[in-house]
Amino acid sequence: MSTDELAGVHPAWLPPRAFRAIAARRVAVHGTGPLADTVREEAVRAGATLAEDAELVFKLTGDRAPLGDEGFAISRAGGVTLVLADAPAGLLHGFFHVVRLGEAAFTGERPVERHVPAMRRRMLDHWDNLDVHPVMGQVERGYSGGSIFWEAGAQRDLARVRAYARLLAATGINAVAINNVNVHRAEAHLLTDRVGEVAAVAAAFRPYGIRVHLSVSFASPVVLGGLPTADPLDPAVRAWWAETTWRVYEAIPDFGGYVVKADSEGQPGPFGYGRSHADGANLLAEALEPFGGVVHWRAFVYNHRQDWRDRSTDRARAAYDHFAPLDGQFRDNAILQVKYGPIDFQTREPISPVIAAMPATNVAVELQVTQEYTGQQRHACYLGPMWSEVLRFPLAGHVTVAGLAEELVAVSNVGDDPYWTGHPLAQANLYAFGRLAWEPSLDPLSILDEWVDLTLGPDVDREALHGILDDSWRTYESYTAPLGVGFMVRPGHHYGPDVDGYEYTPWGTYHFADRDGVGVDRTRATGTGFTGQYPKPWSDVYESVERCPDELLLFFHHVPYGHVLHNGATVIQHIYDTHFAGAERVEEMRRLWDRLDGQVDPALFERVRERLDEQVRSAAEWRDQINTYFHRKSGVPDAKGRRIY
Ligand code: GCW
Repeated sequence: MSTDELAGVHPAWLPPRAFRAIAARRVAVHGTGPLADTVREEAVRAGATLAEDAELVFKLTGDRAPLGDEGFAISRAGGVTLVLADAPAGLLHGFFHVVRLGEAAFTGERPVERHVPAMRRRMLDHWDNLDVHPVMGQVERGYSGGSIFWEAGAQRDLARVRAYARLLAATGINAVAINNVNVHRAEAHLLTDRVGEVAAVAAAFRPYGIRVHLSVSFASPVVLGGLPTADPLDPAVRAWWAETTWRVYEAIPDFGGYVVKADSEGQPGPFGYGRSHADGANLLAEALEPFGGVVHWRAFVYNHRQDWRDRSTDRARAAYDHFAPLDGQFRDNAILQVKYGPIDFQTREPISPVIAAMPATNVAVELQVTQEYTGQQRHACYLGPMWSEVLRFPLAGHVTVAGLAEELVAVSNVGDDPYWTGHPLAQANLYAFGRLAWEPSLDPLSILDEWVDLTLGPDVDREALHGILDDSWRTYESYTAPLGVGFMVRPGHHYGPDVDGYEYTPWGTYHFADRDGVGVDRTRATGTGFTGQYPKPWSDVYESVERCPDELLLFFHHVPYGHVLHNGATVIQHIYDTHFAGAERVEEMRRLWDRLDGQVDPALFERVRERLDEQVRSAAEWRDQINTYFHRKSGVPDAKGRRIY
């Protein structure tokens, strides 16, 4: 691909500068096949010379055992840097590791270091539609312009997709689902008569070791096949899926598989036929199995038509109640895809208990890189620290979430925006997701340093950038919904504050604030019993108002405003303090960015400045609405006498 194909698109973490250390060197690649060819092409593109007496050598060991399908080992001795892999994908990951190391890869001696991914599949899900959807736009919850795959219902030129594949490969991503899990009419046809478009996209990803997956409608046999039913136990339905899947693999031999959102927010599913979600998932798994494909079956199943008066239904309980009894019933190539929290990608949630409840099922944990609930790429909010906390959380004894999950999946934040992600600093989230999926124990702030080095160069004001981004997730939390209670966003688009916006709706996301207190009682003793879904010690820790961590207090308990937190403040004073401090902190972020003036591309500088101005405005709005709301409800004045409306 020539670079002019992508004129005007930001190179993100792969600008020419990032290849400087490789540029002047002699490189040898011992290996055959498309991915080894990609490594050779990348070396040449970087400016290196291919030569046998090389100082950077990539070599296949021909021995599959120790490094697996994607791992590599890197060492340096006698002036030669050596990257060994058992399979060609390992060479490619090794190449991008050398890019990250830069000059350090060619300095002194390096003992052998092995790098093997923690997760076998590291996947991004796009929520892209073929055309602009009347309510959701083209990319559902997309804040970076239109789809990179389609425009006005037709396939786009794929130059940008090739560049995207390369960027993703450099972070370690190896799978992408290209269309929305809410599968509308036109998109359903990607499975059958429009599969050629999927094949073209797959061809763009293939040279970078990334397999393409497709979101499909559970009702496809009816909608596309003209059958009277989509009942998973009906022989004609099974035959339809087998035949259809066979045709997909004829078009795309390395097709990854299907993603399914079933019986969720209006999507069709097995419940419609009185069947279980294991029946549903196994139907598709069976069709994919002969070809080595997998089905990602989402656990995001809950009643979105709840009566707000009904205090016995708790949305947090839904996924566990539906899926835990099915553990052990899923086929080997079915993967249960579970959102990290029990509700819905909130800024702060406890870990979903489903992740520990399915020991006999393959589990993928799902994160949201697109910032639906974390500022929609208008707010700077670096999510690396949140994901790192999630992945390191010891949910089952000493076993962490990263240890329990087979895979990590996230909703992509990419669109056809010149910076890829709308907010240029949101690129760091995409980068961090890939790196953490490969190695969950990496320090998110070191990942941020990598991103800064590669993307903005080593000479920018790093301290200012850390000042803006390191705590930006906690800052966002501090000026939005307090103490884990969640939501309080404007219904529909989910941007900006609206404390009671969801309080009397069917969506199951309530805070129950009254004149005396706030929070959701999810205890076994007096509430919905959700705490009982956790293994020990968490079932006891969360049950106890004394032991429950402050940041999750209102997720698990309804408490009076005068309740004293572990940090010594009352709940009401904490709300006031954090909201004043959070909005102030955003002003400081805004000031810090000015230090980058002249150090980064002027257009990028302006784009970030503009967004930080909006973040300052929005954080003040959040502060004032939340503080005013709770002041009016409780009648308790701010101990520090600050302005509340
Ligand atoms: O967070 C919610 C979003 C929906 C989304 C749904 C899901 C694709 O508001 O837009 O639908 O989650 O994860 O399926």
